[in-house]
Amino acid sequence: MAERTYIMVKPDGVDRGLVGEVIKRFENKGFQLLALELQKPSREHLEKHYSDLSAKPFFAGLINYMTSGPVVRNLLMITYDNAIQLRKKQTPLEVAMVWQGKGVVKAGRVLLGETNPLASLPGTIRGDFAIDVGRNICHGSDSVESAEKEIALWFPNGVLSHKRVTDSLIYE
Ligand code: IDP
Ligand code: MG
Repeated sequence: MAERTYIMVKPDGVDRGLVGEVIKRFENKGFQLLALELQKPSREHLEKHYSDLSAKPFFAGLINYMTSGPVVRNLLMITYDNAIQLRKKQTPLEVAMVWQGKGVVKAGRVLLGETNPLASLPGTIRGDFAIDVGRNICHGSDSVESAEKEIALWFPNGVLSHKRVTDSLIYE
């Protein structure tokens, strides 16, 4: 199977309107978008996603960051006397994506930049748009193996696979 990676725009990146910037850079490079979804992950889901980091001192802060988000009003029900009940809830919004292409795991990390945005060069996503490590706006898988694990976690119903017409213009 062709190499795939899991790329995610974190809640700060979604709120700041940087989803298009992230997509643009992967598209410009020539990688192929296989899946894209705006998700509202639970705290448990994010703890699973970052389970490798659960012993780190910043883990609690990381999960708080990843579960931060706008206050969303959910219409719950219309009761018998027509009173409308609203539930206000802080809801994290993550944009989950799968990208495919030759060397996409490593190249994706290059497009993202260093974990610490201050150490990231201009031209990278974190280098161009972020400052603090705990607000670094995007995620990218660090190996082919973790990519496949993360894709299964965020897209449990699977991901389409299709051959692009443009592949012959991008690959020799
Ligand atoms: P990565 O996102 O570049 O792969 P990881 O080491 O996997 O970096 O860490 C996951 C996320 O945890 C980072 O993107 C960042 O948001 C956060 N993080 C990593 N190290 C620190 C730290 O030292 N302090 C606060 N947050 C951190
Ligand atoms: Mg990582």
